[in-house]
Amino acid sequence: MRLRNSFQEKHIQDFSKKFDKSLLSHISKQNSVDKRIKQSMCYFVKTGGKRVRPFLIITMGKLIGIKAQTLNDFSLAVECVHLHSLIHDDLPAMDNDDYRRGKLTVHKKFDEATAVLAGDMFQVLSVKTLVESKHLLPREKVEAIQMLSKANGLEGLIAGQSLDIYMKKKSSIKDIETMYLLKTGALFSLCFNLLLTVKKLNTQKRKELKVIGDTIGKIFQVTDDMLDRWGDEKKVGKKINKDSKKANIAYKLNRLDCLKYLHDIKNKNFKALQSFFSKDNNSLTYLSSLVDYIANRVK
Ligand code: GRG
Repeated sequence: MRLRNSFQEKHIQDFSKKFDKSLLSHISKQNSVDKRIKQSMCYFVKTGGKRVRPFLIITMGKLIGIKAQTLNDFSLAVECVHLHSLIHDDLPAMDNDDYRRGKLTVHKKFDEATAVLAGDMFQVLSVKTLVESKHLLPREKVEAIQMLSKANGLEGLIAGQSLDIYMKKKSSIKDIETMYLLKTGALFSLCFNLLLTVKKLNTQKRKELKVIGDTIGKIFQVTDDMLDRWGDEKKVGKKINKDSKKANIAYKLNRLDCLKYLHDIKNKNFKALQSFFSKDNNSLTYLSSLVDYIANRVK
């Protein structure tokens, strides 16, 4: 695939419009006598969202020669896991947020029971999307579902969320990093690992892809923490300074040290991208400017 020189925000905005249409149609097509859950799921999709994970899947996948329809199925499945985690994260038993993306959270717009079920259904839909994919072989489906379940479960999101809720504020940076790797990193790594179910890469390239996924997850979470501490509430779209009593890099380090910390992870990411793309400078420029966007985002 040929790439425009560097990433611009407009690329992901244009992509999101198309992606959201396909996600809304995917939800609407689900067979059910109940209307409420589909309505609440569509409501949440329509509140926006950057669609960073789908965009990463599509971008990297196209660069390594994977078919668009396969990538679309992967993106839908991963975004469904993400949406499920956000709806549940906002619930009173977890982060207890009234607003996300500047709009009412699902339990505030509807009610808690609906939000629990809508979150559950996004979770179910992630697996169902892969099972019913017309663009994956049976062996690829099994491998993809196994990866997705790992990232979603006790080797990923569920463990990360539990650590996040119960971890002491004075925990070490190393412990916080472990929590980040599970809570946020697992889903970013999944975006890249799924590609390996349909594309054979040598051991070195697989290793590099793993570093790329892990470091993007870290960059994303550290930026999220910095936005909670120093962001603009209007732009972020939800209450900020909520993590002051939690284990969080931005409350452990001052702003300058946070930026240095971020800089080091970005360097590691850039080196992995450099090795992965070796002489393909166009792809390197595009991916690294996309990583810059993730690190410099304001929402
Ligand atoms: C029941 C399997 C199960 C899991 C629930 C709630 C939960 C476990 C995990 C929460 C994980 C979580 C919310 C991590 C935070 C990751 C994060 C920084 C999310 C924000 O992502 P963005 O900025 O969101 O991409 P948008 O709004 O752009 O979609």
